[in-house]
Amino acid sequence: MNPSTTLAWARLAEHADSQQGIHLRELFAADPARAERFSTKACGILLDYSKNRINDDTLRHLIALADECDLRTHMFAMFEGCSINTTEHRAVLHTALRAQGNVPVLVDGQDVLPGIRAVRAQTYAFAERVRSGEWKGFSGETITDVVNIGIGGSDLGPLMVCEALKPYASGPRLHFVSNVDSLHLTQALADLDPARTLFIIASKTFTTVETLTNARSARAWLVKAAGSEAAVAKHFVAVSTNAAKVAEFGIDTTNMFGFWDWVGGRYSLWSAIGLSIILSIGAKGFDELLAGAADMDQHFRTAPLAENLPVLLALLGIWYVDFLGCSSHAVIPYNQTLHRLPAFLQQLDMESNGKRVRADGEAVSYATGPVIWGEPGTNGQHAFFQLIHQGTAVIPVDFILALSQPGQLPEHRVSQIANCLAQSAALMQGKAGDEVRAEMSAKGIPEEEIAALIPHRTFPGNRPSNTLLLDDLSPRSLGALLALYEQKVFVQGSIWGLNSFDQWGVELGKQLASGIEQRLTGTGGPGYDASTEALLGYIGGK
Ligand code: G6Q
Repeated sequence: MNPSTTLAWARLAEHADSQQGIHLRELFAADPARAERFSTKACGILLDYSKNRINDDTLRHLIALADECDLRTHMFAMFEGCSINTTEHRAVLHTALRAQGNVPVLVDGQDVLPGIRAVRAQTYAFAERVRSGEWKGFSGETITDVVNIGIGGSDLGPLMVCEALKPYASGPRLHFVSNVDSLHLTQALADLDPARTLFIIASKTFTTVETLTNARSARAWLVKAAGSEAAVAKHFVAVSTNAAKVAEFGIDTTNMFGFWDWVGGRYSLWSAIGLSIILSIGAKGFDELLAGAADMDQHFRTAPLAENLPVLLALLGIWYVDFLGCSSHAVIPYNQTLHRLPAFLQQLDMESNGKRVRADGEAVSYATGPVIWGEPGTNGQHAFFQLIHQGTAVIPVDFILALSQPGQLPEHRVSQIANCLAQSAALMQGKAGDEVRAEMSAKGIPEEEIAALIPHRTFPGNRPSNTLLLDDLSPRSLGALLALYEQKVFVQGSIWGLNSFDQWGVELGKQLASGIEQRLTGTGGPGYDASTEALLGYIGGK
């Protein structure tokens, strides 16, 4: 449905006008209980959303919007396995991958849980053989290094989780190769011993050019060292839905771990695509990751909308995108091991909701998915935070901080927490001209210089943020955090009326390169525009 035709949408538009000029500082001053009222906790995650440009009316209208857009019906349809990915005629059931009980989840009348659990048992058994040293390479050596070759959804999730949970790693070393630029592969392999290296070729379709190109070069590297194609069976496994293509590549399908078309690439880390995670942290750790995500799914399904973490994050996002004109959203994790989280969320959000046409085929008349970006704090503070504090655009920020992690040094922790809290406070508060003046006068700076510098040293404030505090950064809390964002994206897509589960823009990229490749190799290919032809001509001469 078109959300902009709802009563709530009209009320939100009016409300946005009426709120102009109200500073967050005033809202805090007027209500000492604001932080408490606009905070909620679930699944080990505290969400403080009080530093947003909202009041009770804003929330009331946003929740009315969710109701008018039938959010609950959409949620039910997803969890129940309805074919909500309408352009690909598929159910969307990454939630079933982490479901904890035995309540059947039906797709075309068939319970998918037994299949999910059978493949998971297969991945666990395989991972245990590698981790224990029972699995041997071509010369009888144990495996010390695993290289996951995949791209997009078959790379970003597992890579991000393996990095986030490094303090829990107890298996072989993990490496991830995604870029078709050969240096990604050759640099990863530079210090590896072929006799001790295992490759996971992770590709849902097993037709992705980048992945297959890297996989072929990796196989050549191994076969050269082993002196025999037979070594492939001991060093290559596949995670895919396409057994025929896996066999065609030369990987024995007994070394293949399957999944299903109802698992979208960017939602697939919970499936066998997470094999690298299982190899790194073991079956128990992976079970915890799944359990954390299941906790959040349960919270999402049952909590009232006003206390529902994914719903709140989603509605706040819609408020900024559609009513306050913010087209970008920063995610700043303060734990270094979450350094790939922004890239993961970028794909999750932008590939899901970067759409200009609703599921009903109509073009939208309102803004949808914002640009998602970020880097770990504190590094970002020494770089792009300038623009967030004093630039012309208002950029809502999610500050994410896990309060404890194995191996943390207490003296660093204090500074880590202080920086995170100080940034969100400063963005909200700002710094007025008279504060700048008082500070400079106290230092004895001449009045003329003070007057010249005040405009530069003034901070408008009123810049919104959420703070998400995790009690710890464990497999369980990470699972909950990731499911929180997955469901946030789902809620936004539902309200915007989008199909969040297709990605025709990505498919286009897959087609486009092949014509140029044909041109570059002199094997045909179409003609292009004058600019592309000129670039081809320039490159052809090199
Ligand atoms: C994810 C996208 C995309 C996909 C990659 C890799 O939702 O569809 O990022 O994951 O293009 O595709 P394969 O896993 O099929 O190689």
